[in-house]
Amino acid sequence: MVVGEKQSKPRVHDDIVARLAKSIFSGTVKPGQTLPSEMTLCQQYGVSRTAIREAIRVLSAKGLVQARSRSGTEVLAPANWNFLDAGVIEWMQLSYKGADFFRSLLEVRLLIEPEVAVLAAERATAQEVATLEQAYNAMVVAEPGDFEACSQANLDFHVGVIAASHNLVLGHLVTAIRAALLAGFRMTFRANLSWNRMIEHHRLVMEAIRLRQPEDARKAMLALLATNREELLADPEPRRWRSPRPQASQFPAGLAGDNGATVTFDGLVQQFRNLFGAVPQVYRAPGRLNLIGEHTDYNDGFVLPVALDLSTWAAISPRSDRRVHIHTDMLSEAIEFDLDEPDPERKQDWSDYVRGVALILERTGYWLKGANLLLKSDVPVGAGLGSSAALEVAVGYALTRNSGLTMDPVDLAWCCQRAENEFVGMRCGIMDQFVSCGGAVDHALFLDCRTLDSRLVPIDPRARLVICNTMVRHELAGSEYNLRRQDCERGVALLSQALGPIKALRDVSAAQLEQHAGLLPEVTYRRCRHVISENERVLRAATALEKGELHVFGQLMGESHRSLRNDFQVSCRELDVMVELALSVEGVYGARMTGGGFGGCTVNLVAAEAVERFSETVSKAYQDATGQKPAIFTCSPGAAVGAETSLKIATPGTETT
Ligand code: GAF
Repeated sequence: MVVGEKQSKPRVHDDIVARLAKSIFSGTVKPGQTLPSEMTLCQQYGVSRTAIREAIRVLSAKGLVQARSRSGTEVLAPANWNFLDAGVIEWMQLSYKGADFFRSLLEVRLLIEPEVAVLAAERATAQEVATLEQAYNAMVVAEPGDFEACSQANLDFHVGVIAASHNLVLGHLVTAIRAALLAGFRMTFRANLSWNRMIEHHRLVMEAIRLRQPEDARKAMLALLATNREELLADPEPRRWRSPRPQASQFPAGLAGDNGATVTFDGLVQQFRNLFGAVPQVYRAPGRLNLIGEHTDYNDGFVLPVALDLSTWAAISPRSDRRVHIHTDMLSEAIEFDLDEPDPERKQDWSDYVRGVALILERTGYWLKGANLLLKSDVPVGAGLGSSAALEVAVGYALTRNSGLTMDPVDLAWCCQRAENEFVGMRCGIMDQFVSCGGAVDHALFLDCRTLDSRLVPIDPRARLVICNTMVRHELAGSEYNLRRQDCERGVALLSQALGPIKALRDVSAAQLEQHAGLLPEVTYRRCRHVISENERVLRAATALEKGELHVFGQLMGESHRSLRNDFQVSCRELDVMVELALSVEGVYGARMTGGGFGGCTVNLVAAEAVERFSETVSKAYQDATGQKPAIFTCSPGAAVGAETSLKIATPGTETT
């Protein structure tokens, strides 16, 4: 039975079940003790022996008691209670009307949840931690007066903790606690007086799990539940609460968000007005250029990308219905869809990114308004410069802003990645979306893709980042990219036979890989070797950049390219030619392919004074070698997603030669 459905006709034993259960929850009969004998119960309740037996059978089925032949019917400990399915919850709510019932649920949670938090801190995968952070962030943005939103966000957080630990927790325990949460939260929130304090406690649990500190996780969860309990006991009456909303952001201050002023530009606004007859807001999200750390993000590893100065722009205005109408130069015809469509289908074109983002935002709890959208981009598509992420982030940011919502940038990056993974079908990592949401002018962003901790690293002003587009378009979705990811997962599965429960290639050192190479097929071994060595290179490269050691950085770029070419096998002839030509030019510190591979661009670290010569030489030599005219341009790392006040949209892949 589902919570909220009507109860079927009460039977005689239902009442006995309810009364016996109540004596257990209220502590009148404690775990380990036995219930009175059948005969005593018959007399006590004035019903037949059959009714008593039936009641005990129901209670046993729920794991609440166990009938033992000699010692009577024993009350079991909470850890065995698998009775908290939705039907029982409803029945209990009806029977106990609130606070008593909630208190017993709280006791269950006090017993179980601290242990669950410990396991989560020990075991959670990066994805699970990200899910949890997402739930925490939803708590932060929930309006304190919005009972439903707060309840749901809090429930999601606790279910997230359970999910993050579930590989070790017994199934029935999870079921029990999940059900307990479902029923209990509504009452918690009625009793809860201080939403801010609650959020603060949740933050401590979150941090302990993210930093993998089991003991702190236990303490924080205990403190959270104890606060909960105190407040409930202090004010058991249903009551709404109001308190100011705190802000959450994992990015250093000032890195993400609007640049403040009103939109004041012509072409895009004019086109929008012609199309939709309204003045839009305009938002911009950058593409990405990865300096080093390729195919490491989905292995919980490290990356060092920059936000590009090429972007996708979204001009938007609200509609009164729940439809989204989109115009873009990317397609001649307009696209429209309904936000209420229950199960939208993929169209296998660029509009899937827009649909996917809208869908995931809605599923995550961001209630969107209908919108008119005009999209433009100067990030070359299929060039390994994060054009998909720029589109997703621009759309996600525009849709939420258009609906009066603000989103933590990490949350936005994560939703966009989910849209690509779950709707578009490309199992990408989080690098592109993250840097689009959190990059900064003239800086690279060092990101730990497991913890999502990041720091900015200034780009040395003596050097320039030059992009060379081979003009070979890569096709990643659903093909080689996903296969590479599978290879890495196979590596993890095989290596865990020797190394124990590892989660990702991040957990394997180069020495361990060599020691257990015999477990892996040759190809899998080489895939793993790339990822493991690339992680080391990223760490060294970030330090080198910080210290201004441009030659060291350049060497690491070269090693990265060779590893991607030989071990990960995602390069192609044109990329190899472009890298080789670049390295032959004086003043070049390093060169490598960038992005997913199989075509697209190279990134080159070039001494500022050598850029012109570099562009001319490489352009000519590449054309001679391949018959293709490349696009070569200097990139100045740009700002994260935000509102736009003026803009100049370049022709995609503008050449400097
Ligand atoms: C693509 C993906 F989208 C990224 O997540 C990343 O894996 C990259 O390829 C390779 O480093 O851009």
